[in-house]
Amino acid sequence: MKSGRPSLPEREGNARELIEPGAVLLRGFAQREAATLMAEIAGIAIAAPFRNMVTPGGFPMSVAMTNCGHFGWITDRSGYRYSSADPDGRPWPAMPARFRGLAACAAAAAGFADFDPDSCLINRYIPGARMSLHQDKDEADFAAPIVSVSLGLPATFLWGGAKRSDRPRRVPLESGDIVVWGGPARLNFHGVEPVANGDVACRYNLTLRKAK
Ligand code: MD3
Ligand code: FE
Repeated sequence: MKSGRPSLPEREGNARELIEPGAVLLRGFAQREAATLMAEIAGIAIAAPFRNMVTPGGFPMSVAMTNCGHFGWITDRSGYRYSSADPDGRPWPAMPARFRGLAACAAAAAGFADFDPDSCLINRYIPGARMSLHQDKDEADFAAPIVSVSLGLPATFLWGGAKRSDRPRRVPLESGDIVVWGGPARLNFHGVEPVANGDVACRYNLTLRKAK
């Protein structure tokens, strides 16, 4: 039986699309292992359940979140931050070796050597859930890229500029697509349009980061 990640040469056929300098779209990069990744997510969610966390302003997010790895991104009334414990005080589940390996492989394909994430935020979008324009700036070191893996329902990603007022481009993302964000694009505003109904229950996004 064939299993595991395809070797690099097999993947060389994947198109590498430059969204803009520092933002590389690898369509279908994780397609072969999408079901396996979703099974790993189900296991993580048993130990650390998905939660609709509250923003500092007091609104529950439409996106439900959990994390794995040494640190997890959380939000509550006191702010956004990375924490080594989940909101119940338990350590986050370990990051599966497959997540780390996939992220390093995708980062390398996009030109970032030796990416070693210590955090994986797992976002779950049921139909109607969305993420408004924001920047990712809670990480200690902006030199490291961010690797984002889309699974399940398709979505339209909003790719803005350095200012919130820059009009965003729409980038359609499907299950198995990976985007690597780094360098000059690392602090761009971005978001996700409301997810539409489809063949499966929800969309997941793995966001692998070096938090500390
Ligand atoms: C572009 N999640 O969790 S990941 C997030 O699909 C987040 O769930 C989205 O934005 C999602 O913060 C998109 C893609 C992403 C992540 C970080 C970025 C794009 C980025 C940082 C800079 C520029
Ligand atoms: Fe983000």
